[in-house]
Amino acid sequence: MIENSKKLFERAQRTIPGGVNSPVRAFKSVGGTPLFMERAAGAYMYDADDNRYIDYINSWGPMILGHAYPAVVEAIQEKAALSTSFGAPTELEIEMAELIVSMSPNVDMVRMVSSGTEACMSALRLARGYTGRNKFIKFEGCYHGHADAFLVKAGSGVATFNIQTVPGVTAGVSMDTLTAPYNDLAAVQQLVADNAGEIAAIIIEPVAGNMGCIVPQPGFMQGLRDICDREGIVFIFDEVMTGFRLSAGGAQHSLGINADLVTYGKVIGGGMPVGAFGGKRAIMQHIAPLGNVYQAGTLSGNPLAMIAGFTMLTTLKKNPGIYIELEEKTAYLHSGLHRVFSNGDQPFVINRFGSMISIHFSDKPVTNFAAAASANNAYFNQFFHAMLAEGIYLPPSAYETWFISAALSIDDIDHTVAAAERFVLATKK
Ligand code: KE4
Repeated sequence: MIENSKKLFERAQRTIPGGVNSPVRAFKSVGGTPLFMERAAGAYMYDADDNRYIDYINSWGPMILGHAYPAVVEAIQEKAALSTSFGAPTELEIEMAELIVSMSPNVDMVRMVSSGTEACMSALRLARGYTGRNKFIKFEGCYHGHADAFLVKAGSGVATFNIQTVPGVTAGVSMDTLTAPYNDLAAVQQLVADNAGEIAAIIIEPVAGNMGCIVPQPGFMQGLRDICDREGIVFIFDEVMTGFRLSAGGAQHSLGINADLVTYGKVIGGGMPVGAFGGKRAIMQHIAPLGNVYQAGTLSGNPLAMIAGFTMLTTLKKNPGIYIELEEKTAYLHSGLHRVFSNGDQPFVINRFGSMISIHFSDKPVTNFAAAASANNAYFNQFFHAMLAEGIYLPPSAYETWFISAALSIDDIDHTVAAAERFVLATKK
């Protein structure tokens, strides 16, 4: 029974485009009424009709420790009483920068912003200002936020809604955006050869999460690193999703690959609007007011966002066992899902890296966007709704990774697998 969500959705659509403040929330590709949530705690969210859901979205990544994590909530409550923003520098911002530098490989300096989009667009501008070059390479199905230059063959909602060219993104902007299939090093080598001396950056999701979870194949990431070294191209790791999730050192640590610039979001803010970009001093010193690559933000580094992020990152840094727990819980989920879908008649692959996981109803490996797009995504949509009816809230798109939180219990995972098993049996021909 979701009568209140239905009423709220109808009302929301009168004053908010599509009734949501971010398209992926609209259930547009899976169909049905998006659920309006009222509260959440730990692994569970409760909708406007007081239905409880086991949450595998976790605000698209930030809630790595579960919802309403007490230390984060208390820190925000305390800080709010001292003003919610100054628009002036504070010691807390220095502490946050020092913490990020201590956790992130190859990051000597960091600039706070208010979203992953801001982080990625700023990092690209910096790479262009630093190299004096205009073009950059992104990968089909990767999503780096909604800044114009990135909305070319992008993942997440752009892929979910199959938007081939985004109105409003001009040819003048997209002409400098070069794209290659994920895991296709030869395609990148060809782009570099065809645009010699003109490419400022290669930006990548080091473990992709916006076309489902796509894992880099052996040699791919090192191959990109070698190209960047040879050609003087800035290698940008978009770690908005992987940062502080795969490990304290993010994908750079987990993959053992050094990036030149790294972008962050999601986990870094503990649910508050926070993004960041950072990297080697030689590059970061070009950012205003030190250098002339202008970048700014009224609420960048504001005290509430900083204290939420600082509390979250400090908790993760002090408890590295959380990452082992996340990995073990995700592996347990993986093996359970593999067992039940192996008894079905739909081909499938499960992609997983650390606590990032997705299932694709495909009879071939899913190593790039084209393979994700050619999977039986209609069956995924059926699966989504069957799980939702059992109180399990998966990302409403086959082009999203599932986000695991440390608050998930083994019972929650057992319930998830049992619900998947009932779906498999119900759809078996
Ligand atoms: P935001 O501007 O949404 O904070 O971050 C953009 C972004 C950048 N880079 C990566 C790798 C990302 O995954 C994202 C945002 N991810 C989507 C979920 N796939 C956010 C959900 C939404 O758009 O509402």
